[in-house]
Amino acid sequence: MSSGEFARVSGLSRKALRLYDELGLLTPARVDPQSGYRFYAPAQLEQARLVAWLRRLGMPLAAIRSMSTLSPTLAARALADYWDQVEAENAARRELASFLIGYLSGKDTAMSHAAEEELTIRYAVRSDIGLVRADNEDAAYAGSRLLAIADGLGGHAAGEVASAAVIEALRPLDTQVPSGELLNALAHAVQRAEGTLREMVAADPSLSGMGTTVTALLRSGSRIGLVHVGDTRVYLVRDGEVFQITRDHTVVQSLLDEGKITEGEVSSHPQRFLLLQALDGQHDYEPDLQFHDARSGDRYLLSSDGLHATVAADAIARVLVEVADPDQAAADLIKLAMDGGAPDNVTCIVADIVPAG
Ligand SMILES: [Mn+2]
Repeated sequence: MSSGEFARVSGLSRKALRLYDELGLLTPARVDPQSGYRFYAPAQLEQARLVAWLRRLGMPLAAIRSMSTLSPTLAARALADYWDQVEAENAARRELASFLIGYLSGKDTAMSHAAEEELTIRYAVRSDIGLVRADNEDAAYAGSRLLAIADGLGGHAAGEVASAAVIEALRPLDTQVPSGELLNALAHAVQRAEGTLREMVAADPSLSGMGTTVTALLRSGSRIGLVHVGDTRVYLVRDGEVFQITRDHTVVQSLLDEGKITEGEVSSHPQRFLLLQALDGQHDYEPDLQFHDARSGDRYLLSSDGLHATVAADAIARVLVEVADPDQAAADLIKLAMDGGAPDNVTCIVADIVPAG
């Protein structure tokens, strides 16, 4: 039959028939050598209809071509595999779209997912100005998905402005973030905060010199992303053992790493408070980004240096391991810093990963 007639009965346009001929998907039974007209055999109708169906499904031409060489049984299996892949891609895109809608609108669009969650976070936050400082420049946020701490620098309220700005930028992330986007989302929020600080310093040069550390955990299901700049810290308590999972961006830490000083010399080192990087809207910074698994029974501590520079590591570890209630543990840690003279602001977030419900 002529290509016009074949097009009509197969539901494919003549233009599509020409394309499929060129691609070797549906080769005409005969091509008139003089006119170039294409003729199709009635037996090719079935193949043509299949191609039309697969196109309506959105299957790429290359995939249709490889399917067209298969027996019906194998073709059915190939189609099932293809569709599984489409469904998986759609689910990932749906999740990403839902997160972005929530992130851009500032609304948590993920409430409907809450019931499906297997894990949640039971947390306590405590912050104290300490016994020496005139302001509390630490800032913190805790929610069921996001834990964040920032230690502002610069004095005269500027440090408070900087630490509050970075916490504000992170806050919208306390929602359902696709686990594949955790690190992107954290890095993006920190970058936004840095931009805000840059604008503030440009508008008011007296703020120059302000800055902040930032250390945050963001959970999606059983995955946790971590972003870290400065000397605020995260400790993980797992199976009764305590691990410091962030590395301070400080001069003394790099001297330690290079073997130039020993652990014992850190607490008396004249440069022990000097940061190698912080968010200040003026200097480049490179955040540490990490992935962790969230396990039921894990405990996290996020702390400002007012705790770990004042209280010995083994005393911190003892409270974390022995005091079950997060609020009591946070209160005990603050008390240890007070007993140590609390020369700096001190902030602790104690967060337990627990089964939901
Ligand atoms: Mn501090």
